[in-house]
Amino acid sequence: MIAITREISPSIVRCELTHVARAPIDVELARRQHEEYERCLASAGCTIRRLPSDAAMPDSVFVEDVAVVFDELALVTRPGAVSRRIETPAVADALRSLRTLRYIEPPGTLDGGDALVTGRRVFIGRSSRTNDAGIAQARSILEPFGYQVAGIDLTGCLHLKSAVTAIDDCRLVVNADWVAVDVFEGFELVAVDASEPFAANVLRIGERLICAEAHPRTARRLERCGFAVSTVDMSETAKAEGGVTCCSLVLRD
Ligand code: CIR
Repeated sequence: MIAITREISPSIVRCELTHVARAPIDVELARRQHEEYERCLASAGCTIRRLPSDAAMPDSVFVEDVAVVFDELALVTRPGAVSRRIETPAVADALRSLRTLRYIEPPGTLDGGDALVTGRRVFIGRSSRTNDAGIAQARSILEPFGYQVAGIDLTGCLHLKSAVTAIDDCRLVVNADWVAVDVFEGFELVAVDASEPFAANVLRIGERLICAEAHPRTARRLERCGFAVSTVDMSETAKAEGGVTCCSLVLRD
C-alpha cells in the first residue's frame, strides 16, 4: 500500500475551523506527531510518499479532503473551503501515475472527509463543505464502475467521517449524535464511548485500526471486538479539526 501524506504547513495556526474553538497549535509538536503517525502507517505496511507544503496552505496536511481514491480511479475533489482549493494540484500530480484522475467541477464541491467508502457502497455527507452538485457528480462518475452512492445528512460535525468510519466491510464505528444511523441498515454498528464524541474517526489499514490516543475508551471497545488497534497522539492536528483519517490517502499499489 501507498500512503500519501503532506507536511504540516508553517501556517497551520491559521487553519479553517468550523465546530471547534481556536486553540494554540504547537507547530513543532504537530510535526513530530505527524512523523509518528507516518511511522505508524509504515509499520502497518504502507510506503509513505510525503508531499511538501508551504505557508499559503494552512490545511494542506489534511490530504484526505482533496481526493478520494478507488481501485479504478481517483476523484480529485473541489474542496468546499475556497482557501483549500490550491491544495489539489500537488495531490493530483502524486496520484496521476497511480490512478486515472476524474475531477469534481464547479458548481460542485466535495471534501474527501465526507466520503465514506466501504466495498461498493459510497456514503457522501451533505455538509458545509460538500453540496448536492458534488454528490451528483461523484455518483455519475462512480456508478458506471458499480458503486452505489448515497448522499446523507449530518449535523454537529465537520465531515461525515467525523461521525462514522468503516472498521471492516460490514462494521462501522459511529457517533449517532452526528448522523442518523438508519441509512446504515445491514451494517453492524459499534458506538463510540459517550465521553469521546470525536472517536468515530478511525483509520483502517488492512487488519489494523489506527485511533487517536485521545479516545482510549473507544479504542478498548474496538480491541474487545477483536481488532488490532494502534494509537497515535494527534493532539495538535485535532486542534485544527482533523482526525486520523484526514492526514493520509491510503491506496493499493
Ligand atoms: C478544515 O477545516 O478544512 C481543516 N481545518 C480540517 C480538515 C479535516 N479533514 C477531515 O476531517 N477530513
